[in-house]
Amino acid sequence: MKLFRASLIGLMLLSFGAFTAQAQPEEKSSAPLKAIAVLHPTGSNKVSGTVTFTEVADGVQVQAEITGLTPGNHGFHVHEFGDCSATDLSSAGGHFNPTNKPHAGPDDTERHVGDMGNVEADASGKAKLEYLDHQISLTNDQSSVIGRSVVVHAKADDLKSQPAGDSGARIACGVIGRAKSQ
Ligand SMILES: [Cu+2]
Ligand SMILES: [Zn+2]
Repeated sequence: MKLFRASLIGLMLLSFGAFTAQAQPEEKSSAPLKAIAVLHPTGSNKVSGTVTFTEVADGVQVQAEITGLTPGNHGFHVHEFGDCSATDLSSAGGHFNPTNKPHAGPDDTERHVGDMGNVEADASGKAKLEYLDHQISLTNDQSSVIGRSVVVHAKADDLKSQPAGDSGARIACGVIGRAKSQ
């Protein structure tokens, strides 16, 4: 009887241990969520780079470093699908637009969630961009860009032509995935 009671207590302790282990969160909630897209070129062009998305208090910080561009502005968007497989990148779909708004620029309140505007390349073809976006999300299911794609275009986005800013051919693409936090 004593042995039975001891093993019963042992069993209870064991299951309690399993319960508390399960209750632990998967990741430290203090580390900000981060995502990354590694850009790959289409056809014979040499465009490559990375775009990172970091959750901050009042939005998502977007940082891009891209090389191999022609000098000047290039349309730069989050597209609906994380599928860069088609040679013309049509597989990436249109601009990510979960709220069914018109095409515009990153500073407009009425815009596609995916409207990040332009990246501007210098004479050597390098572009750097860093800005705070207020519509892109990494957590909100509807506006989350994780699993979607970043597409860079041959021409500038005029931030007003429908449905995509008249920015021409798609020249690079990268799928947005979870990155290591902090
Ligand atoms: Cu685009
Ligand atoms: Zn758009």
